[in-house]
Amino acid sequence: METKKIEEVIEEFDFAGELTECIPYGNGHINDTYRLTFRVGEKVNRYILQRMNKSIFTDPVGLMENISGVTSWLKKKILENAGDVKRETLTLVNDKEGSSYYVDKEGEYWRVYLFIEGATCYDQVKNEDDFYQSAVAFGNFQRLLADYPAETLHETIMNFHNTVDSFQKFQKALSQDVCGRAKSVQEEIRFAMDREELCHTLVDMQEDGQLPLRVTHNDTKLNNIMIDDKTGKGICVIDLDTVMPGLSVNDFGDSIRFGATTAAEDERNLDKVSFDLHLYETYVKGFIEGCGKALTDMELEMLPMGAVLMTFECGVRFLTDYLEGDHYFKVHREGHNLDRCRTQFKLVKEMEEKLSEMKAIVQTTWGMTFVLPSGFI
Ligand code: ADP
Ligand code: GN1
Ligand code: MG
Repeated sequence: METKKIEEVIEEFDFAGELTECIPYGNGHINDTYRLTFRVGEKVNRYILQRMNKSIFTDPVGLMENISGVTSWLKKKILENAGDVKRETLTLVNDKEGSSYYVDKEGEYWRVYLFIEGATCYDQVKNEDDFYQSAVAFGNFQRLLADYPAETLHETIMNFHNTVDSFQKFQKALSQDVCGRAKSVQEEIRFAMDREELCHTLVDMQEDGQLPLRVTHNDTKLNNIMIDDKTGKGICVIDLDTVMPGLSVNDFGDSIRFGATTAAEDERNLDKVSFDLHLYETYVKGFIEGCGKALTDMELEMLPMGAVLMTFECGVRFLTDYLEGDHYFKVHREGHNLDRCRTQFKLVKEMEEKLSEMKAIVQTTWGMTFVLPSGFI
């Protein structure tokens, strides 16, 4: 059924040559991703085909407008820097009607990107320099989009990183307890409940203007960046579904929660999971370098809190999905979302204990990269 569907979708795009392979691809939790290979004479062309997750992204047309806008913008900047536009940003392939997406008979939305060759997405930090390079690339991404007309961006998921809202959704899932799972996760529920107040920290600072809204990526985990196999540089930021106005500290924080750890996001053995302060420092250096002087003193001061809160929010979202019966994140085994929640909460606890060290690292790094602002931290 799925093969037939994919063949039907492929027909709607103008690919040259003969399809020689179509395989499910990558480890994303949201979209259905396939890698297509076509042979044209001696040449091989590869593409990424994605069915967008319509239940999560309820305005796929607005989302595609965002992606077209942002990639065209980046393309211009890459050309100005004499870069390689086919590798340094995503390139959409239009369907036969000239549209950047195709809607099938069932109303599902599909899109195609050129496959970025000679680069890899990592699910865990294997090499410290990859993490550093990803930080520079995410920082650069924010800098390159600093003057993008933010008002033209659609909010592809309402309240996406509003931690207060995420907490409320968790409370609702808990009170409904549709799967009867709450009784078995009392420890995690308590951990979340103890931090209800904390959820307000960054949301309040944004609301009262202490933290500026910027064009941000909002899903800055390591496997959303392509690292060049030869140069080791963070060549391309991918997964642009959630680019919208947001907080720089959240972009920073999401990378830390995924990368500055000794284990995978879904590691079952919690003894293996630990917050890695050295990797944190590595990322701080790259991010500060990538953002340049764009960050305000307050943003710099709140970077560590961004890490705590993005990790907490993500843990809460995994727990909510577990309570609701795993309908949001893709799961590959029983208890998968609960395992993910537990790694996040363990990291939160360790980050809370190391918060003053985390702050000192930002301060020292900034001081070494630029001149320390007066009254900082
Ligand atoms: P999700 O939202 O489900 O995470 P992504 O857009 O991140 O979907 O894609 C999933 C995976 O597919 C990525 O982690 C990456 O490995 C791979 N991928 C996506 N786009 C490309 C591309 N243009 N070139 C090569 N690999 C890609
Ligand atoms: C999802 O799409 P993907 O797999 O890159 C999620 C992020 C979570 C992440 C946890 C749109 O990211 O918010 O932090 O899983 N994306 C969406 O790994 O909800
Ligand atoms: Mg992804």
